[in-house]
Amino acid sequence: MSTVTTIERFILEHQPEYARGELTTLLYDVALAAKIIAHKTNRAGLIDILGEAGASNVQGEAQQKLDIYADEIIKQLCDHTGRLCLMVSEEREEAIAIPDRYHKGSYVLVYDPLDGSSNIDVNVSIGTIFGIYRCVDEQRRGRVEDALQPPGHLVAAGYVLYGASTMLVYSTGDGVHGFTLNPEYGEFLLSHPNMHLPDPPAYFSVNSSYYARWSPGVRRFLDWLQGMNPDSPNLSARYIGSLVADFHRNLLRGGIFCYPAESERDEGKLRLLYEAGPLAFLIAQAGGHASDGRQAILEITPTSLHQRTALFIGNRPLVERVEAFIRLEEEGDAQTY
Ligand code: FDP
Repeated sequence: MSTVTTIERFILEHQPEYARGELTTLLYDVALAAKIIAHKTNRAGLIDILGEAGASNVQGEAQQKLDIYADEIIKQLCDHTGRLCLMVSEEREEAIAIPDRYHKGSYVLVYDPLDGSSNIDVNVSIGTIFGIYRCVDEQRRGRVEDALQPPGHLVAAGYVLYGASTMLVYSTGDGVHGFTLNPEYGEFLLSHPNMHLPDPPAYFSVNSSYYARWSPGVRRFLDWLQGMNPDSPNLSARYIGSLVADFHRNLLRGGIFCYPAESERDEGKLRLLYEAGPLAFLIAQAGGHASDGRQAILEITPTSLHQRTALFIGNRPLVERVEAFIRLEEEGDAQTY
């Protein structure tokens, strides 16, 4: 029988040299939240049958939507532990301050509790994304400035995929490692050590129904991806519409995920702080690259908590190619490529 490594053991044995245990235990907390959310999402299709839905529970409280539930679980597991100075959630307009009655820690947790919400009701994979920063000023209580750091400053990031099985994939800057939840024991077991983007890549992922709204450079890039040019790559199309699931598949098979800016949404759709940023950190660790089309995602300093960004993420040569198409378009050289 091959060696079995639990996530607890792995995190402990691979903690960065500077870690004093706080980051390690914070990652345990996230893994525990993932198990609780996985348990709930696995029952999502049973809600109507078991009479849990729509109505109210025994206390007469209305049942929560899954994304609100996931948000609450993460907050409740992490706010009192003394490891955080601030949290930012996709579900909340304001940053979540750590109440004064609790000890303040050194880290900031940014998270999207349940990404791909349009897929929840149709039993398609969804996910949680998280990133961890060290707070800027350890002497003070958490401030928004602690979260507004470029993703290149992340000390850890990861995601949980609630799919055919539940997986937690994370990095603390020492490679990307994936764990699969064994539901019988309730343990995440190391299943994908040192994940690296395969080359040649297999897939491109984009919602091409928005083609008419993209800039000429992006359109030309997508034409190139789809085999219209003599030097087009040999890629197949896959798009789930659930960022974590699309990202995970491309991480395993190689490729590029694109969510470009649009004529009426010139900032793009996805959020920099808790979607694009953590995934950019992971893809860099897996040998790839992430860009908004002009600049590396890792270098963009957010100016607001829910800032949006265009996103091109995957194998570096593919991402650099879209940057080249956009650059040429902006230099007015569109006809030459
Ligand atoms: P959703 O709107 O379903 O929550 O982050 C938002 C997100 O999903 C991503 O998970 C997904 O990649 C993208 O939006 C899908 O957007 P489109 O429906 O516009 O393709």
